[in-house]
Amino acid sequence: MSQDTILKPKNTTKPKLDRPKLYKVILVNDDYTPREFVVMVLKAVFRMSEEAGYRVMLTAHRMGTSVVVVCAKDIAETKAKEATDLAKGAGFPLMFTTEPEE
Ligand code: TYC
Repeated sequence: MSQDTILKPKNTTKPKLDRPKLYKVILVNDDYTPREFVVMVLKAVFRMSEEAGYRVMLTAHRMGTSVVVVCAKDIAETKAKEATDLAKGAGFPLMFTTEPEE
């Protein structure tokens, strides 16, 4: 390369892309689904340990709702539906909902 080459300054400012919004999967309490069944669903669908599942179940039981996981929108919606359908198939009204994280 010749010494006389004129180098164009590189533009290093990258356009900032917004991060995709994260969604919470929320476990909703009810009066009919057995505690053990709730823990089983949390373990099966959300790959939680017995201890983590029990804690999340107990929080929903006491407070009305509990956050299960925070993840991408499509994953949150798929998991919430899978878990709700699993309970419905067993005859329980257990519900999982999703909402955007603040
Ligand atoms: N409240 C239920 C019971 O007493 C147990 C339960 C806990 C159900 C959490 C739903 O999200 C729930 N059998």
